[in-house]
Amino acid sequence: MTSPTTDPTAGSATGPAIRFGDLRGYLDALEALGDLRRVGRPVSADLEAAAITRLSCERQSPAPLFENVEGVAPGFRLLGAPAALSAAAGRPLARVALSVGLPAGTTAAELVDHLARARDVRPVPPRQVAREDAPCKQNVLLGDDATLDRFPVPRVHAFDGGAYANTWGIIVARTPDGRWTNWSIARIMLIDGTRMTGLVIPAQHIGMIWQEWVETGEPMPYALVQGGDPAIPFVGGIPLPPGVDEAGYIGALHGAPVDVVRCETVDLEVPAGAEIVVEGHLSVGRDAREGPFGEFAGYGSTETSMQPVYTVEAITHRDDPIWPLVAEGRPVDEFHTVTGVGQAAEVLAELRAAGLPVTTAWSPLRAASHWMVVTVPQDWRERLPGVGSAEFTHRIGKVLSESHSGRATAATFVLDDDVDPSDDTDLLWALATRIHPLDRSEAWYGFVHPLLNCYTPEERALQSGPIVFHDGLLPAPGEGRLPHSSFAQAYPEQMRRRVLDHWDD
Ligand SMILES: Cc1cc2nc3c(=O)[nH]c(=O)nc-3n(C[C@H](O)[C@H](O)[C@H](O)COP(=O)(O)O)c2cc1C
Ligand SMILES: [Mn+2]
Repeated sequence: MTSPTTDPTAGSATGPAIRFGDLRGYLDALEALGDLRRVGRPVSADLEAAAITRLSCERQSPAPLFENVEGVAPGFRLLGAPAALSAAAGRPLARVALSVGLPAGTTAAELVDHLARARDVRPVPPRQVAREDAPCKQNVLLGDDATLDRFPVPRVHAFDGGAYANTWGIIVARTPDGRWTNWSIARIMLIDGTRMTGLVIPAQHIGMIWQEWVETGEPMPYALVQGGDPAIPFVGGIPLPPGVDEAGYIGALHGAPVDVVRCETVDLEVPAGAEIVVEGHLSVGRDAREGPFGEFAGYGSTETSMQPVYTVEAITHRDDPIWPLVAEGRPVDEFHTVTGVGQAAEVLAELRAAGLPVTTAWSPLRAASHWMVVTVPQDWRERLPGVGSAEFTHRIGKVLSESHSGRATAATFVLDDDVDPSDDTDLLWALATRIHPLDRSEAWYGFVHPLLNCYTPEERALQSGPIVFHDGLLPAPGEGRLPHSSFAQAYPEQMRRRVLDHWDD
């Protein structure tokens, strides 16, 4: 279960998908890349592990694996930055790519294309395995033993409302009629060893499924899953359509089913290779105060809200379990890599489905999931006869202003594909030199994401305001488009060769 099916250090996106099956195989692959750092000295789960993880994100260092956590049984570990940017030279997206079954050297465009295409593949439902074959059942804690006091639940920021029992796990939730099983990431705060509370936003799938349980008057059975195949939290953080089982999508992504096992106390299944599984029920009422928590825009928060209570009724875990931790905040962390890549894939899939010529889409990671960039092929005018750049941008705006992912960012920039939107140096230059300071943009009014920091308090409270599409398209080749005055474009090939050949002299 722990060995990948192909060489994770391979440099291209060709070849069969890589499947780890569990978190440990993935960590072996990171270690082989030099992208994992084992931390043997004693570290506290109370802020210290998160502080190290945060600095590790800000410095793009290897992912820290805390092997000596204070105050818990020996062997209980914490893992920081599971899908942040990689320290592997020239492979910044290695953790992200490996998490979804692609080689470490995969480019941004290949990654987004892969995820956009997986939406069209027929789902592969999960496969149920016997209890004996499920590592997550190695330890079963019931009754008074089922307490989170034994686990290193991390406190993430000094200004948070408590320790956070979920920053990177998925919550398994099923509709009362059993038609839909959702796996999603949402933050969960510890109240005490047997109670937690977390964001249950009505527009999110957990909110929709919880609402169906509320209408029956019964608390919602849930399972909180830490660890397992790295694709599980990754896909749990991207917006698939309502009614779609994330397990089937992951099966399609891998070309093989996810192994699951029945829970001990609730009628749900969980990934068999999980590190830790918490089982229980989510209350019918919004009975607890949740937050504040430092969110993805990169600022501390003072906001709290009333949310339902998760009761802890059983816990199962592997021997020497690993609890993953995301230190969310200023870019770049997993919120940006996961939701950004997921939203870009959705935007690309929707624009392609609308028949518009597009090269790729990318949510620039350092823009904190506030921006989207769409690049288009240089021959787009031939593919859309009679259409000008304002009309092309309008058509892109029309599709995305009606889409969940399209409305999730405040500004979308339409650029030619002579720039790579995942290269911040390219992108900043292109934005500064191609975006008119006032004109060539169009606003579409409607839903806006309440956690986007650029909106006014009123817009955030009402979740209503403009999203804006900027036409940054260059004139057509031959009609005023100029070459870049760069090494690559301002010198003949022979001259470039000569310079490169003597570069080290
Ligand atoms: C690290 C991380 C933390 C997240 N935290 C939350 C959260 O607290 N609340 C929330 O509603 N969404 C959160 N998200 C975003 C959701 O996971 C994302 O919108 C996902 O599509 C939700 O699943 P669903 O589409 O099945 O509803 C987070 C995503 C990531 C990657
Ligand atoms: Mn979902």
